[in-house]
Amino acid sequence: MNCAIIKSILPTCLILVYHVIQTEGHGRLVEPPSRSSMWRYGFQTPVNYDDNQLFCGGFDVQWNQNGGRCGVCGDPYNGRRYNEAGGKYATGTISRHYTEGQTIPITIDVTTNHGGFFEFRICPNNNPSKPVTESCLNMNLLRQPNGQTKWRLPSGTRKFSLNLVLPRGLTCSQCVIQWKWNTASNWDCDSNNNCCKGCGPQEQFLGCADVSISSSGNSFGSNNYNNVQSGFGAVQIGAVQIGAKTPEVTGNGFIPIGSNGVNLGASKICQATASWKARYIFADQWCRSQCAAGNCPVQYCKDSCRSKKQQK
Ligand SMILES: [Cu+2]
Repeated sequence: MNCAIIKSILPTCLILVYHVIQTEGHGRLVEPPSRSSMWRYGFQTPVNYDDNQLFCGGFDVQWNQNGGRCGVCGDPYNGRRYNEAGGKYATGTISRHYTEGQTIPITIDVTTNHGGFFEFRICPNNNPSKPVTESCLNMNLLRQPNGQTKWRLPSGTRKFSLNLVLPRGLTCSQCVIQWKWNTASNWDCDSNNNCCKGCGPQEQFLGCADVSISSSGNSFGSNNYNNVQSGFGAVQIGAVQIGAKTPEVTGNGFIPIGSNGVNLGASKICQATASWKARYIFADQWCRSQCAAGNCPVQYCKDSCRSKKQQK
């Protein structure tokens, strides 16, 4: 081999060795591919070799400097938010397209197993240039098919898969799915004085993926309720139909929240219908978040925010 070839290969080898050592740390959201991991799956997005280390800057930064706070996508709370809108990895590229109510596969690549549990949240953000908020994510804690929100991590260092059920009625041109891994590497005590390995402050890993969710039927609000009936079983849809305008459906079939022809302003008292509430534990929160985003789908939410607006 001549020197030129060795010279050209050597830096690559050093980089590879460096990253093999680095990948001892932790875990990444790969299905749907997170903003920082999309490049591994053929997307033309910026490369982040540290996509398994979105851990709030590490335990010391998160708990000793920032009081436990973290950027919603795993960046240090007191640092640059590379994984949030405006940051270099948040390109707004949608990595997966789903249908409302769908059971979706999730995969986490665990490179060092610290135990603990995963949680997942989703926010109908509908604007890739707007940072997703923690409060929006907290309104939509996702459930597994068995109804549980926490997924306990078994032992092993590999890819782990689970399923999550998307909320019925939640559609978006851009939703953010947030993965949060609350590890159990430290023995500590929580505020109730329960002490255990995993109690109290722990290292956390996060990841955000951009996805879209289209309606399962033809459209919301029209006289075609097949989508709702198939989703809800015996819901009496006619009872809550109050003559809202037919929503606009964009060319790709999505119904962007806020574009259903009803401008709801900033009112936050949109309540869920009884039948929706009976089937979805977070129905009221969901309707409030929808309402705050300017959307109040008549099949799922009462007309309180619409009538409030009209009374003005
Ligand atoms: Cu660690």
